[in-house]
Amino acid sequence: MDNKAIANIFYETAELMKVAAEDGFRIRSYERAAEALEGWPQQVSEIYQDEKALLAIPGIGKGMAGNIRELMTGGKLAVHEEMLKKFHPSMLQLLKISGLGPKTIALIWDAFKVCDVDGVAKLASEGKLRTLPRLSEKSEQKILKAIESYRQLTGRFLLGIADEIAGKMTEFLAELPGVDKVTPAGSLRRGRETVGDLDMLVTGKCCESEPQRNKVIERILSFPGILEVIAKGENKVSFKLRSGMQVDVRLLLPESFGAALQYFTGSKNHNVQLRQRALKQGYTLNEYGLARVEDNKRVAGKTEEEIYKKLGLKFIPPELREDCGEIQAAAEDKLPDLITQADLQGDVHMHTVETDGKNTIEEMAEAARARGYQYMAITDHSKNLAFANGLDDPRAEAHVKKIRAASKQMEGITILAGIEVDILADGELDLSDSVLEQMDIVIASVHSHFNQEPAQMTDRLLRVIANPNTSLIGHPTGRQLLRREGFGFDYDKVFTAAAKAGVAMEHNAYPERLDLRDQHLRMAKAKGVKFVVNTDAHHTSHLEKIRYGVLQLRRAWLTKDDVLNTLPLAEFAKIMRRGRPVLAKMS
Ligand code: DGT
Ligand code: CA
Ligand code: CA
Ligand code: ZN
Repeated sequence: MDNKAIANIFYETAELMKVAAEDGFRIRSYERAAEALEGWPQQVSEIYQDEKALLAIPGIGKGMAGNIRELMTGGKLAVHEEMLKKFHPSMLQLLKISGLGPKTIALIWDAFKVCDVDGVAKLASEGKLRTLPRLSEKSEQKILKAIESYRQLTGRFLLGIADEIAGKMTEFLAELPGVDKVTPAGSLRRGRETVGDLDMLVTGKCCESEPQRNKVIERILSFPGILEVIAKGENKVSFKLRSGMQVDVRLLLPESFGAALQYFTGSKNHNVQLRQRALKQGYTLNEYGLARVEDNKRVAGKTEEEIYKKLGLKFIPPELREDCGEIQAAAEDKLPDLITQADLQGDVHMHTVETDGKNTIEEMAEAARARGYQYMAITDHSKNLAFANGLDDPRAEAHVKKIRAASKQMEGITILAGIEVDILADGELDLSDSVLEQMDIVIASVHSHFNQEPAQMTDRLLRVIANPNTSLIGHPTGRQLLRREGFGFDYDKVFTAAAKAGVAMEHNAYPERLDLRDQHLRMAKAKGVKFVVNTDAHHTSHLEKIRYGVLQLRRAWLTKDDVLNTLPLAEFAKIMRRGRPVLAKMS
């Protein structure tokens, strides 16, 4: 059992306790322990017998240490089981639906003894929920909508998780003789924020004869973590991993690899459009190649490039293949010159041990320098985020001094002094102006009061944009993928105001966030907004997750010019200060 799995059980226990209206202090202790474990760099499975080592994790007291040992030795937690017995495991799904908080669920349970998704959907559509206190016809509609989006999301996985599995599988198969390429296709290759199933393609000499293919399939089926084999054919094998993810692997001949890669990368709608174009030009297109209709002669198929070229199109990067105008743009040579990771000069949202990060300023700086960045920023939390040990005014000032001193010591990279300051319920920022003015960069983020009405949230954000200290808005919709939908606000108004004021929008590359999402990025760009892409790293190992962020920027058709942290330090620092004198030493 890894840290993540333990954290999940603690989260679930806390959520169920909320429905049962247990003591708030006790609930919070489970949540704190779960948060701590999620970010802890060392696996507790390695240290759980050492009480001292467990207690050294912030948020883990004697009770939680006991719970961890119980889980590690028996695989179960008595409190968790007890809670599940009380309600029914289906309650856990209900808790995952945004807009259905533990209090509402408790109300429904008390009145109807219903605690599953289908049951609640039925009650809502029959108009029975509005008979409960505090619930109206409008709340019924909201709940139904939330259930619908929940149903669309279940069974999907975070891009980051799918990508890790694809990486492991590639490594695992690359060892086989005769394997030329192992490549992910499908939604993963297009960089979608969540992935339904993983599509892997294998090609090389190893796919040329049946005995060779059988060897490859045998090897694939020895991949660690396979729960069940779903289908096994001559060129294809599908299986389910223990995590629930389905993987389809296809074995392909080198001469049609490009056609297969194109076909299985999708999206389905992009392929439909492309096939129609091919037909109009007298070709058929399928996963084996592009062929002339008149004599069935193959004219392309070995590479994707030659297929697009034959159809009179510039090469369309996978991230754009969503049937959003990319085919026409490619025909007119109007595809954007998409941003790449190499364009980035810095990552400017990072936490340290001063709040809830796991590394020091220096460790983060060394890791950022190793990635070749010219600059970076330390942006720890402010006091409103009490569980993260957020900074008050004096601590924030002292931290700025520490960051400036570290930057002076450090060669080859400039460390900007920043803060991720909480946006309070009314749109005020959580620290004094006199302290914020000392920062090179101020990321203003919503971390509380997510449930405000869109109109109120809009006013809240407009106030932040009007504040001359704000450099950018952090993870602007607050969404957590597969867990919580983002809060709504008037996008037109907020993006227009931000563009006018020169306040940037963040794209937060943390795999659970990827916020702003692709459509919102495109919408904001149309209003003239500029962006900053950040990892929000809480550990040195998080810096590499920037690639998931860059994929989303590309999906939104963004270029280098749209993204401020592609600029050299002096220009970037000036924009973050919104016209006031730059404080950081430019070196
Ligand atoms: P996912 O798995 O839900 O995240 O999304 P995809 O795009 O990976 O979809 P998937 O796994 O069903 O299929 C992978 C690609 O294969 C898809 O993007 C296009 C192609 N494909 C699969 N089935 C069909 C089909 O019935 N018609 C067409 N035109 N293309 C298909
Ligand atoms: Ca797929
Ligand atoms: Ca598939
Ligand atoms: Zn944040």
